[in-house]
Amino acid sequence: MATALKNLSDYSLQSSIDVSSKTFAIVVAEWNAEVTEKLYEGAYQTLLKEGAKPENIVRKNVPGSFELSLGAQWMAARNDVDAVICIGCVIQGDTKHFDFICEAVAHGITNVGLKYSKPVIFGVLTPNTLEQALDRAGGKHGNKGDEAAITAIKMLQF
Ligand code: RBF
Repeated sequence: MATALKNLSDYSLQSSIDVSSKTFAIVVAEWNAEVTEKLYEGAYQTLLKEGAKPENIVRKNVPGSFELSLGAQWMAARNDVDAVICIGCVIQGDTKHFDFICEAVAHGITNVGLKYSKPVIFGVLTPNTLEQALDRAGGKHGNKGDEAAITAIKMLQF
């Protein structure tokens, strides 16, 4: 799925809500940290740029992307969290782990959003290579962390 024409890193968001009153949780997978730290930084800085207060952004780490669903559930269950952003990077390998992890986390995150009726954003890269991941984590294809933050705000406007 090409995203070259769908790059929210160059967005113009005229928010209809008061972002400063909203609370965000960012759940970050530690696996492929060289990528996920860049995605986190993109998401965090974008939230600040759009008016979120630093004290209203909580970060939680989980070991790998497979654990994002439960981390997201713990955050979504909190009454003081309005939206959850999940950050991960699953790189295609020689084993079937890629398919299992990607499918599990996609379903898991979807279910958490539906269960709590809150935005739970899928900021998970699923590239073939580390280079492709870095291209999307502040490289030539923008930063998908920025896009995850914008998506969270857009969903809060719904
Ligand atoms: N977690 C990721 O976030 N990205 C990966 O690319 C990734 N690759 C994995 C490959 C293998 C073979 C295994 C066993 C785990 C991998 N994990 C990865 C970790 C996974 O998300 C989870 O933390 C562990 O499976 C423990 O539940």
